[in-house]
Amino acid sequence: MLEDNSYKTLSVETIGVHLSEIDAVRSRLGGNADGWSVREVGDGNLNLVFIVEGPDDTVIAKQALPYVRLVGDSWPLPLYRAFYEYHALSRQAARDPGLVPEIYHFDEAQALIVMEFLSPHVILRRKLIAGEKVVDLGAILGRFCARTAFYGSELYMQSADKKADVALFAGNVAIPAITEALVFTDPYFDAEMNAHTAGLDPVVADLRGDADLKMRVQRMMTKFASNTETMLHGDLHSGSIMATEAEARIIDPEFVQYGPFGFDIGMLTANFLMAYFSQPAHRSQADLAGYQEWILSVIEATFETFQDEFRRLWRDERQGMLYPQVLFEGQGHDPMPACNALLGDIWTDAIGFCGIEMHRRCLSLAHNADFEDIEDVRIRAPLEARNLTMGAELILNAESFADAQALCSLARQYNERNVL
Ligand code: SR1
Ligand code: MG
Repeated sequence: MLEDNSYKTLSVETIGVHLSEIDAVRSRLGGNADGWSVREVGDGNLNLVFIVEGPDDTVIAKQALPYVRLVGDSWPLPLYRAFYEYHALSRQAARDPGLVPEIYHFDEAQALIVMEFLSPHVILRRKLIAGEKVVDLGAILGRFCARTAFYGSELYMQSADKKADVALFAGNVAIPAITEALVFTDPYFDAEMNAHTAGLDPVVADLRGDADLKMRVQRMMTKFASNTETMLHGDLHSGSIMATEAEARIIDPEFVQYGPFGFDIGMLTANFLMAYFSQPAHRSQADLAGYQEWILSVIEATFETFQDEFRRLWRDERQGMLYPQVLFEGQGHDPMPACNALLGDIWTDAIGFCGIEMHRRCLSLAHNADFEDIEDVRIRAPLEARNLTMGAELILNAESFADAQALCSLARQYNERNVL
């Protein structure tokens, strides 16, 4: 990586001139910097995000800050995460073409990625809160998870290439450290940055008092930290997806790392379940049941497509060192039982990661708007309590769920429960 200390935080005032010096960006936007309109719209936890609109086109310019935006400069964060995000986007674009924003320019020293402006897409989490549907959402997301999982592993990659990539992304140390703390550790003790909704104390005490649960979470963190099965998005939640009524795109892979196959799809599922449990506060009675069922149908379609696509890739494109054809097809054996066994392991891991994500978004730093937008804590707390207790059941019994239908049946049961 580059040794260069020229980094300067950009602003609405300075970014136009900065971008006008980059030929590819200036010619795309058209005109000159004086005529461009600039807005800073970053509402995530870490970065600056500018929308820069010229006469001919509009671009997104995303710049990493040297600290965690959500917390401030008391929590420094290396700029190198932009380098990894850029490389993750490049790989994802090759593995599932059209699903991630096109990159127009990357400047490592400025930790700046200039990329496609997605319009009229909006953040999926906002659509879920507003009760809006996206056609074929589960299929799109299931395919993305399957393709990135498969093509990023030694089921497909040559071992030397994959190991070089593991080594490359292993440099992104500060980012997994956030997940290791905020997702896997902090929810389960009284950590400094934690917060939870008033009224949840008894539920939180139960979780923290359950040594078996904490042991299982630590086993999942061991997999997250040590298992390099594939290149993960690393932060695949409904805030990392932009959608219209008819399509969805994946953004923001700065939490990229090599990790277990089941991580991304498990985290994603948790975010759909949290959208599901929060709905009673966002919908009228007339719309509630129908919309909640649609969310569950997205979870089912995501897993169904994930498994179908993974099987297809297994049959047609397995060319890495894992499960080589010489051991199966080459000796007249059906290769699919081995695929199904692996899919079973991925499913079980996904359920465990799902339960953990359901916990951390209500207990540690960085809650999600699905619940946080519910201003009345007397309404919010019981909904979060359903989410937290179901999360615990997933972690404790991850091996016992047959399929996504069983997972969704459990969600329906918790949706009726008065946990508090
Ligand atoms: C300090 S960063 C907090 C959270 O924001 C990111 O989107 C990740 O989810 C991270 O855990
Ligand atoms: Mg993000």
